[in-house]
Amino acid sequence: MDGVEQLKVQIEKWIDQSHQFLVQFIPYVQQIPPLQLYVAIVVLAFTVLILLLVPLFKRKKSNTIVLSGLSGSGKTVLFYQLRDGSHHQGTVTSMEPNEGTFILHSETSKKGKIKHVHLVDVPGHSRLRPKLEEFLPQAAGLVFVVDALDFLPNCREASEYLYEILTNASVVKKKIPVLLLCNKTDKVTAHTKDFIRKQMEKEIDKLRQSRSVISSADIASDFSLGESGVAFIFSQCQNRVTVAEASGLTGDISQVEEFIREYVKP
Ligand SMILES: Nc1nc2c(ncn2[C@@H]2O[C@H](COP(=O)(O)OP(=O)(O)OP(=O)(O)O)[C@@H](O)[C@H]2O)c(=O)[nH]1
Ligand SMILES: [Mg+2]
Repeated sequence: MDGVEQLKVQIEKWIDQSHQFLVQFIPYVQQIPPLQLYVAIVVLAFTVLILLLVPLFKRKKSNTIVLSGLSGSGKTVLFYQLRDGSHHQGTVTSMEPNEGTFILHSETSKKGKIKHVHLVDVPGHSRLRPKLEEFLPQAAGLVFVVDALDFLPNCREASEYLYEILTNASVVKKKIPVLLLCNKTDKVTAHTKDFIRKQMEKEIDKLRQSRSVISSADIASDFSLGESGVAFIFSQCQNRVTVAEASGLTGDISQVEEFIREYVKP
């Protein structure tokens, strides 16, 4: 009961103090010209409104990384290697996108705040490639996996697929960073990343020329690539395109992990 009494006394004291404050404050407010008062109230209300609305419109940074590339390039092996640190022997051609939100396996023992990565492995089969469009608008980065072992016979098809990605509206407008990942470097016969980059740049240059002839005939909605009159190189793209090497099979994936962490900040 003693506590309740004390609280009552305290509340009465507060009421008294606020009454005294109002008695002093009202004559002061009355002295202020009404126009100034209204302006002050409007400015105050506006500031509060902005402070309340800003967090609502602040877009949350995406944590989605998309794995794409031709069928057989090693996306699914890479997905499991990033998630579990093992390659799940016996992967078969994927028929559905493989999705997961997790902490990269190499970071599971790290302490402190680590952001989960939403990784999507989009099948490379030509009929399933349109699925990629669904994931691009939310992508923080895209890894384009190339088979460095069996590269030459697939160079044209891989370049065509990459060309489509690099001219995709979401990729261009949102400047989605792309990592050209030369995979399967565990074998000595694998081509180097510089060779692969140059070959693909040449192939994309040819595609760019043939497509520009088509697009001038039937107004294309695509974005054009590179600078006209100059041979195409990846550094001409609006978005950042970098090249790296990996072996999903042996777990040599540090360069792709670095790329992911650069765009999905911990
Ligand atoms: N030597 C070697 N082989 C690999 C590597 N990564 C994947 N492979 C092999 O390549 C084949 C295809 O790998 P997947 O990961 O299933 O290929 P994918 O890109 O998911 O193919 P789709 O699902 O059809 O789009 C499998 O036989 C793997 O064992 C690698 O780093 N080195
Ligand atoms: Mg697969």
